[in-house]
Formats: sequence, structure tokens, C-alpha cells
Amino acid sequence: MPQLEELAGEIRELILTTVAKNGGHLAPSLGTVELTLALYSVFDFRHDKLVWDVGHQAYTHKILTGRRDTFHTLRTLGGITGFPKRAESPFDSFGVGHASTSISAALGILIAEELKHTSNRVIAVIGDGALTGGMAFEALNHAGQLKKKLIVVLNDNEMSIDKNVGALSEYLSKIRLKPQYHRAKREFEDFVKNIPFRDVGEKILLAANSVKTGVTAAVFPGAMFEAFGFNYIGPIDGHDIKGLQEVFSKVGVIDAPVLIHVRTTKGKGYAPAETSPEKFHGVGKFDKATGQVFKRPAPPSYTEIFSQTVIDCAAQNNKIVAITAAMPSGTGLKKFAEKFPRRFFDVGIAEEHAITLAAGMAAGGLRPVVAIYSTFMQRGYDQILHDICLQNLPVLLCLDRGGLVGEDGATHHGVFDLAYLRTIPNMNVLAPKDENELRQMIFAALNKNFPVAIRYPRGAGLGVKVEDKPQEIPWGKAEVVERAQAAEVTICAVGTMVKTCVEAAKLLREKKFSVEVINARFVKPLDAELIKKSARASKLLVTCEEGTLAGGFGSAVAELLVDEKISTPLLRLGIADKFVEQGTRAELLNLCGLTAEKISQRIHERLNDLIFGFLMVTT
Ligand SMILES: Cc1ncc(C[n+]2csc(CCOP(=O)(O)OP(=O)(O)O)c2C)c(N)n1
Repeated sequence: MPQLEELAGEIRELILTTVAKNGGHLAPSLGTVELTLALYSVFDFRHDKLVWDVGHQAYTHKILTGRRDTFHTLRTLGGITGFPKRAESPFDSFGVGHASTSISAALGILIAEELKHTSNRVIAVIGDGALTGGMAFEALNHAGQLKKKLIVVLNDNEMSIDKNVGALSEYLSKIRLKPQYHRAKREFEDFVKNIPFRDVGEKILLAANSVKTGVTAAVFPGAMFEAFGFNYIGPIDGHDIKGLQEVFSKVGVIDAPVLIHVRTTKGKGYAPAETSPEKFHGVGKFDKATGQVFKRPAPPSYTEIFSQTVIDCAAQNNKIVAITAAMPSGTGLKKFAEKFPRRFFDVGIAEEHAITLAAGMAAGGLRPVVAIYSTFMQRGYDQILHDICLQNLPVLLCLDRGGLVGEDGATHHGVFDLAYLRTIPNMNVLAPKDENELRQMIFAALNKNFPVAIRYPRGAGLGVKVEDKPQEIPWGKAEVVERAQAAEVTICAVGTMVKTCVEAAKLLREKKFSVEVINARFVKPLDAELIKKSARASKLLVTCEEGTLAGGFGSAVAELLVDEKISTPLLRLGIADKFVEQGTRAELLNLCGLTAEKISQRIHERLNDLIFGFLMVTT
């Protein structure tokens, strides 16, 4: 035990030093050091399987399973990832990054183990925030029905990224506050079992169990989990290694679903993170001694402009309401909540619900704005299609962190949105070239009576002047940002790529090519007239997007050219059909060929091909 405690200290130090240098999920991982050590000292994960939820709390697991020496590369290009990943280690039994998947995945793995006739145990570790996601309940429901010997560890620290919300969170707080309920239940059962005339006692117990929700919900903790068919144990101290070991050893032999409710402190052992767990949930580089986060002076972020703009619009229109799925700080809606508490809704990690809730509000005459990171919006695809677009309801979807997000890696890049949104009828898809255009787009979208999605990137804006009273952008219209007489090349860029393509055009002009640059603004509806005209007038049309090439903006332009029988050669630049790993945003843009130099080089090469091909045909 003293060695384990010493090890816990060493691991904490390594996590702290590394995250201070690389950034990362500090508070979640500091909170699970003892829990992970206890799991590893009871179970044998060469055979048993450990499935993490979100995976942002799994740094101790990584360090214990052969990645101590490479831990300094955490979240860097070519280094180890910030989340469990099957390709990285056989101990990472399931890859993760999005929330609420662990119970489903663990149940699936357990079924596979049983069909292979092993007796390996499967353990899911899920946070109280992740438990607010509907899929976790779908899985509990199924596991309870199957009565499999699944072990679920509920890591309850009362926090999601921000304070956890919802009735479930209140329910857990009640259990937390009244641990004597747990004893009361056991005492009640022992008392009843000890009644002389044994069968009388058992009948009472049976009767009590048959009215379980009535009796236990009123008196005993965990009644809700027991209603799902789980044996509930807890709450127990998640920093007491010995106590945890005792419980894990006992449940290891139970042949039924068990849920162990563990209480932990987010950020445990590092005072700044214990005091501000939201700030240290996912944090950039910081000074370990003071907890001061290193920030370079930068223009306001897209998130800040979004936040202020929605507040400004809401001040004019009292029908505007705002919804977040557990990310009031990250999406910038926290300020809206302070200003308009009755018009703000944090639904927890429940993107599907957030979207259908918005559809319902729109059907009821409100103007909902739903702010969700692009990668998590994927969760609500059918809700966007079936509940919003099919009914053509005026919901504004704001997709923050569109494009490459950097160090969080493959699970978090928002590169699929343009492709997955533009195929849905009635949907309008926009991407601003800068933060002022974001403001203009939000103003314009909130005046429309149909669904609109606006995607914008992580981080600082370009530092352009942000208009107080924004000009209304003409709907469905692109803008020519750089005109050229008899352009050989027209580059049609969208979102963040507009600025990069303006720089690429400059490099091409230095090589004496004449280049026009268009800011597409709309991925849907496309400004077909302008694109057709430019395509017909140029030798080469180029599209450029910080998104997947498969089905994205360039595909939309290709469809237009084919349908209009325009044979101008088209070069599509964007992200290839494979998952992009982690690195800084600059490194990843370079890797994907989305820098001004690489864009100008690709265009130059294609122009050379065209000229060379033309010469070959004519000679
Ligand atoms: C589907 C989805 N939505 C949102 C997120 C962003 N997110 C990452 S961790 C987190 C909070 C998780 O809270 P909890 O499970 O209690 O873990 P804790 O961080 O408190 O340890 C959120 C909202 C996500 N990863 N996946």
C-alpha cells in the first residue's frame, strides 16, 4: 500500500509536468489516479478489459501500460494520443473521445468474451457528466435485460466540463449527501433476513423488492440503477485505494451487472485544478508553479464574437433562445446564460435531445440557436434531418471548432460537417471568412425562416474590424475578394481557407499567373451563377476547404459543373479521405496541404499539366 500511494504521487507529478508543457485534460486525469491504480491492482488487464468513457481521464492508464517513457509526447504530432486508441496499445480495448459510449462498448466486448468462452471481466468507467448522454441509458437498459456480469464504475465528481446539470445530477447529489441510505438498505435486508421463520422474512424482502421503485427510491440509494437491473454499490471514496480494492475484489466474483458509484475530486492533488476544475478540464500550456495559463495576446476568438452576436440579437428579439449540450463555457453561451437565464438551456451531454428540443421550440414559435462543436453535432444527424429539416423549422445551428482542431486529434476534428450537412434538403450551410462575417451571417440567419448551419473554427479571429451594426449579407451570394482580368485560375475558397487562398494567389501572381479569388460563403445554396461564370472564364477552377473532400464544398462545385456541362478542369483542395491525427493546427494544415505555399504549388503543378497536356495534343 505505501508503494501504491508513492506511485500515485509519482504519476500525478508526471501528468502535471507533461500537461503543463503540452496542454491536455488535466483535472479529469488527476481525479482518477487512485481509481486506476486500484483497478490495475485487482484486475488483470492482460485479459480483463477496461473501457473508458470520453477517455480524457485515462492518463494514468496510459502511464501504467507501457507509455510512461513516451508520455512526454502526449498530444503532439506523431506522439501518443490524448485518448485511448486501439492502434496505440493492446490495453486500449476501445477507442474513444466522444462521451457516453463506454457502457455500450463494454457490453459488446463482454458478449464477445462470453461467446469466446472466456471468463474475462469487462469494466466500463463512466463519469457523471457522460452518464447524462442518452446512449449510456440505452446501454444500461440493455445490459440489465441481458443480466451479464458487466461492471460499471461511475466516476462521480459532480462536474461535466462545467458544473453537471439535470435531474440525474441532482439524484446523484442526494445519494452523495446521504451515504447512510446505503447502510440503511443493507441493515433493512439483514434485519428482514434474520426474522425467525425465515420464509416470512424472505417474503417481506420479496414484497419490498417487488415494489422496488416505491420502497427503494424513497429510502435507498442507487434505486434507479437497480431498476435497470444493476446491483448498486456506493457511494465510495474514489481516492481510497484500499477501500476501492476491497470493493473491486468482491464485485469481481459477482455474476450479474454491478454499478459501483465512486466519488472523486476533479483535479485532485493540484490546488489550482481543484479550485477551478472547469479551467483545468482541458487546458493549454500553463505555469505549474502558479497555475497561470500561458496566453499570447490575440484578437477575439470566433467563439467570443458568436457569443456577443447572439446576445445582441437576443436583445432585439425576445423569441431567441440558446441551447448548449454541456458546453456553456466552450461555446461562449455562458455569457448569454448570465444575461438571459430564462432563455438559456444546458441539456447536458445530450446533443440529440438538444437538436430535437430546438426543433420543438421552433415549432412552438421560438428562434432557437444551438451551439455545439462540429464533431459533437455528428451525434444529432438524424435529429437535424428528421426533426429540423424535414419540417423546415427555423433553427440556427452554430458549429464551433469546425475544421482541424489540433491536439485533441482524430476524434475531435470538425472536418465532416460541410459534407454531412449539405446533403440534407432545406438546410443552408455557411462558413465565414473572418469573425466579422460570422457576425453578419448570424444576423442574417436569424432573419430567415428556415434551418441554417454556420460553421467556424477554433481560436482567434483574424483581427478584422467587427461591425457593431453588421451589413446584411445577401443570401446565397458569394463575394469576389480578389478580381483579375481574364483570370487563368479562379480559386473558390470557403471559411478559413479564404485568407490562405488570398496568400496563395499572391504567390501565384509572383509567378505571373492571373488569379481571381472568391469567398464562397455558402456551401449551400451555392452561388451557382458566379461559380459558373468564373468557371467558364478560367482555364482552371480550384476549390479549397478545411473539410473533407468526400462530399464537401468541392464536391458540390463538381456536381454543379457536371450538371451544367461545364468542362473547365477542376482542382479540389481539402482533406483527403482518411482520419487526421493530432498535432498543432499549423502542423496539421501543412500535413493536409492547406498552407498558402502548398496550395500555390498544387495549382502551379496543375496549370503546368494543363499547358503540357495542351502542347502534347496540339503537336
Ligand atoms: C458527445 C460528446 N459531447 C461533448 C463532449 C465534450 N466533453 C468532453 S468531457 C465532457 C464532460 C464529461 O464529464 P464527466 O463524464 O463527468 O467526466 P469528468 O470530466 O468530470 O471526469 C464533455 C462535455 C464529448 N467528449 N462528447
